[in-house]
Amino acid sequence: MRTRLFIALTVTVALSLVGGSPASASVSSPYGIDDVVGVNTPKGDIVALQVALTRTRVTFNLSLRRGIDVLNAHEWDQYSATEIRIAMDTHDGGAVDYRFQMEGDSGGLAADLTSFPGNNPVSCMVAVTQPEGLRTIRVRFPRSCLTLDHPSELRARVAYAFDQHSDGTVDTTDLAPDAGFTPQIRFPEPS
Ligand SMILES: [Ca+2]
Ligand SMILES: [Ca+2]
Repeated sequence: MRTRLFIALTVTVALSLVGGSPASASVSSPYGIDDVVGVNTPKGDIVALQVALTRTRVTFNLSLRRGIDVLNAHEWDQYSATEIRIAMDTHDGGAVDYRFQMEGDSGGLAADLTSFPGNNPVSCMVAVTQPEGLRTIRVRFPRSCLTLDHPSELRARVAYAFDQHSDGTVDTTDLAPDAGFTPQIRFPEPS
């Protein structure tokens, strides 16, 4: 299911009280890493990733080597293969449980959040903004979009495929982290 950004849909969230993942080396939020290994498309080059988890929200901040206006740049138009994918593992099981995907569409951007297994759409409001100038792409959605274990943790990996000529061919793909997932990042527990 494709949903236009900034449009709120009916939220249907299944709360899970099942859980109890094995203890693992987890880190507190916010968690940030530098990603300085440059791909040769500066607008497609992630230089830092920050994941911020709060009692109410999940936020990914992607800092780029060179800014780009994702709503208007030709590299993000409907003919381009440019896309950002964020894979999330919320059950510490190694498998991807959720994926956010964003790409150019006629008239703007299209984005969706799906759950796995099944690649089922999650009806949720996801906001994509560039709050600190065009060098940052921020993806934010409510924590309630995700079914979490107790204690609640998330690890993620980001892939930024970039089509600099908007001809349907991916020129570079930058991964953050470069390999695998971030560590398990802890959510603050509700007080
Ligand atoms: Ca990079
Ligand atoms: Ca990288």
